[in-house]
Amino acid sequence: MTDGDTLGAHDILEATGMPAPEGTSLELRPVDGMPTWFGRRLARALLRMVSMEENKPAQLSQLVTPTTGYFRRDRHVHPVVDPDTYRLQITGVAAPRVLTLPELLALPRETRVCVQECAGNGNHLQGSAGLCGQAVWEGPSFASLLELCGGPGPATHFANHGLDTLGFLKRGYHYGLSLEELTRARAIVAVTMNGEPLSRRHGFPSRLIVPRIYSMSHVKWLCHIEGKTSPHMGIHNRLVFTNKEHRGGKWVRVQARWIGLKSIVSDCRAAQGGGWLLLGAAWGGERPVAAVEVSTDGGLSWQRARLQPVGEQVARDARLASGEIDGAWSVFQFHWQPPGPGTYKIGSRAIDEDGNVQALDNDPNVHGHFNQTRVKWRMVAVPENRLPPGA
Ligand SMILES: Nc1nc2c(c(=O)[nH]1)N[C@H]1C(S)=C(S)[C@@H](COP(=O)(O)O)O[C@H]1N2
Ligand SMILES: [Mo]
Repeated sequence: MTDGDTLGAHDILEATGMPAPEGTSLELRPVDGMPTWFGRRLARALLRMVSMEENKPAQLSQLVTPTTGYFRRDRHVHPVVDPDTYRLQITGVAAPRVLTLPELLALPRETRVCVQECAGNGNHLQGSAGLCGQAVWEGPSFASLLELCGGPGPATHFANHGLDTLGFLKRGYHYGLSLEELTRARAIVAVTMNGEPLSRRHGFPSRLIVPRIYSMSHVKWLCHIEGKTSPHMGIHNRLVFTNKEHRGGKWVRVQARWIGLKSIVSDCRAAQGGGWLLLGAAWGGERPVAAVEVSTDGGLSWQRARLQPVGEQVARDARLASGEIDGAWSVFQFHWQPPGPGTYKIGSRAIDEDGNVQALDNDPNVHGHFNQTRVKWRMVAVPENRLPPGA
């Protein structure tokens, strides 16, 4: 979206600017993860030191997540990139190229509105599941960059390298995907986030955005797109972001990839006229999310929430093509009238267009921390009865 006739990120943000509901909100305490108040505070402080900061829960029920407070996850120190000396190298393709920053910024851009989620989001330490967000990204598509290089040539896979180094090892972050995956996901090399140039912490001046694939592949401070003739088997592909799956009688290592079907209740706010509003988001899976159900009794009963598909709204209001909103989340609201004060166990489950339902438990045939799709339970203490007057 570069020409003056189409709308840009600012229009999308305006179009989707659903005002955050106001009023008292109740704390939603994760059932997974650290059990005590102190444990949760300590875990957050320690994880921050290893460069992991979660989104504020209330931001997860908004259509677009603001850049301030957007989650981050790094394995190395943020590099300071000099825009004058920055180069993006593309090798292993038909006609390798090196682009300067002005050259990269001059290329036609496409828009992507999609969930970005850490593959380990919601695992045992991250019971709070805030390592995700949804922003508006713009930049040249991966496909258009390949075209610029005369096509992929012999390359069937790509290792994407970042400029962040790990101390004396001096090897930047790198993650590989196949050409087929990058094409199917409609990857872009983003140069803006929510209408602004990328911030240093989110990858200035460019990063990969791969809608629907977990964000370990969204390489920040991108400096080298390396075409290869076989899968990239760097440490992050081979070991770090892998689970073990029981297949054909054997446990095999599998790499984190496509985001599974999931949802989260992220906010509980006083509703006008009594009761509470449970707010959240649903995303992932191979098919679009068709419905979300909410339970306020630990899974004994489920009720439909009101779903607002972000994709549809953004596409209509900002006139985006459907391919530009693939992988966007839907937000939901559920009006809850608790029978009285007390502690409740609440959760949500997403249902896709084929009727697949988000599972209550982990698949016993999968071991590991990644792609945690099971229902995320929250405990909430309701202080007083907020029944409407006269009820
Ligand atoms: N260069 C580089 N890119 C990276 C990482 C990194 O450590 N270095 N971390 C990855 C991981 S694991 C995640 S979850 C996302 C987080 O993106 P964010 O920090 O912008 O939210 O960036 C990915 N890209
Ligand atoms: Mo991650």
